[in-house]
Amino acid sequence: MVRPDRARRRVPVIELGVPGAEIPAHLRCLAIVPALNEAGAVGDVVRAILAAGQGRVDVLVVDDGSTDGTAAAARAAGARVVSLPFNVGIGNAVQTGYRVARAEGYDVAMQVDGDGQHPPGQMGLLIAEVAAGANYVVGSRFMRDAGYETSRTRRGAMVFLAWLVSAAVGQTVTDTTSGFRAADRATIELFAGHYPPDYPEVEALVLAHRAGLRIAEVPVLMLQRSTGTSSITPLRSAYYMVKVSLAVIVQRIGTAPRPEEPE
Ligand SMILES: Nc1nc2c(ncn2[C@@H]2O[C@H](COP(=O)(O)OP(=O)(O)OP(=O)(O)O)[C@@H](O)[C@H]2O)c(=O)[nH]1
Ligand SMILES: [Mg+2]
Repeated sequence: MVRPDRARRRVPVIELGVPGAEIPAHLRCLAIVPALNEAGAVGDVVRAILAAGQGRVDVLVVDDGSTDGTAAAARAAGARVVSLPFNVGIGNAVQTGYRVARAEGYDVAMQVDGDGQHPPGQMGLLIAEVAAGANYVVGSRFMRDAGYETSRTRRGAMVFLAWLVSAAVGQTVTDTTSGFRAADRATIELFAGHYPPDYPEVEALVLAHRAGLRIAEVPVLMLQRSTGTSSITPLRSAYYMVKVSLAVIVQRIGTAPRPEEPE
């Protein structure tokens, strides 16, 4: 059952550390933070990642044509910022991060949204799965009842996508639209070369599976966006469902991608 008091509260992201979720000392990690007009949240997100990262996580904010001071807020908080000259879309922005991770030899690339929905204190939970042998780890808000509230329509769409992707990859995936993820070196290589340009989260799972990578999910607490504006409007949601469903089906029957040689 949904508990609005838990889902809607505005909790500073910095406070949500998870005891025991240490970042393994032998791994160099890059947190990729896609951000479009997130000046109200991105500074807190960057500070929380750096605090939770125990000096082992660098932060790269990919600012994608924001007009609200996102880049300055991220830089002031201690992030490295790539400012793209115009909006290239979330998939291309995230792929930019994977290319940096590949070029600079990071062991793990985390994806953390810039709107504060993913308390970074939980990064260690995902990175621990990578350290245990998973290639691509998704933080799922639905594996446990963490009180995440969303509209009935959106939840229905998420359940349908979970069913579709689970069938496509041959294992249960509960949160296919989560943007809180960790990728190992093999996945970094793959995504640096191939990554869906828009609405990428769902397709990326099938892409990883088709490339023979091991996917895992771990339960996480996810918050509601507390400032800024969602990129998911009702019209875009309809387009999203059609586009993503077709992409999953086409990918399932198409040729599997292989990681590119490093440039
Ligand atoms: N670089 C880049 N980031 C984007 C773009 N669109 C969205 N984002 C960022 O990607 C993250 C996820 O986007 P959201 O709009 O929050 O999508 P969502 O989390 O599925 O939707 P909500 O639950 O309503 O927040 C946020 O940090 C956005 O700022 C884009 O075109 N380029
Ligand atoms: Mg969001």
